[in-house]
Amino acid sequence: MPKLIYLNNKLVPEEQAMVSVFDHGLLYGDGIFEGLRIYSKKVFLLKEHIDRLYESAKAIRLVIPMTPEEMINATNETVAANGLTDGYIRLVVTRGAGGLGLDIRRTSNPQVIIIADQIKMYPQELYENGMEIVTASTIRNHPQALSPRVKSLNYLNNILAKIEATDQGKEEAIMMNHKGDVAECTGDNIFLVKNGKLTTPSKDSGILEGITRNAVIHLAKKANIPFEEVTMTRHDVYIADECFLTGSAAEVIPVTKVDGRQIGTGKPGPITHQLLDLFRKYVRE
Ligand code: PXG
Repeated sequence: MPKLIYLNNKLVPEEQAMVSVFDHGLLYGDGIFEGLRIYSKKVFLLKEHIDRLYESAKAIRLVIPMTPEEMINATNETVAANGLTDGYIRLVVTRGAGGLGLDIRRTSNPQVIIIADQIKMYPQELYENGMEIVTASTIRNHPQALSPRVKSLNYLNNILAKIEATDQGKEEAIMMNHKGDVAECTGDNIFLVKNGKLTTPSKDSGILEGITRNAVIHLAKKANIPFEEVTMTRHDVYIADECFLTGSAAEVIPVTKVDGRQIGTGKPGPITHQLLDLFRKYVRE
């Protein structure tokens, strides 16, 4: 069955889903996006993702040409039209076509794109045994240059750090912030466990406030796991008992080695296991 793409109020076959080469999303990375999951035909935490999309839009002075309610309906419609039970959704809003210049006043018609597709996850083996990651030398965008809280189409910052990981044969990289503290990974947030306490970099650490991050915090609090948002250093990572990453694509994935150093026992720890199980139950609810 050919994929049906939602493009500006219509579902069209993939071959007909096209935007202009003058679109500022392409010319300047001027736009925003969201990545969501479909579990058992339902879009997981849809309202939270739509809220973040509209906040990203507001931050870059982009007016999305539809209401959040219309966006929710369009997303559900796209999932149903593609007959997906489990999968992945990419919501994209570009600035629209304009001149060869930065001026947004010369652009028109922001493009709304919704793609629903299969998802390619990390291998199951990594969820069981943990993944090896590295720290990147590329720091996360300075919040006063481009706030990491904006999920913008300009992902070069993260891509450059991801290249550092793949060059070393690893799938993810930890990025420091402009102060030299741990911010997050290229497409995931990071959590540590030390002496039974769960921590993650605070919202003001120069991170994207992940929706999976917030779901895991909610589950940890409900399970009475001690939790704190912190300023996290590379040292904290190296001496942690447990480490895991969260994201819409990765869900909850254990980390057992960072920069070649073993984390904790070198096996996914008990709190990681507990939260992974709680998260899997949560998405099936
Ligand atoms: N930090 C960054 C920089 C991200 O891009 C997260 C944290 C986790 O956020 P959520 O809200 O997903 O828990 C992300 C999310 C993709 C893809 O296709 C990327 C993300 C999510 C889904 C798909 O590369 N990044």
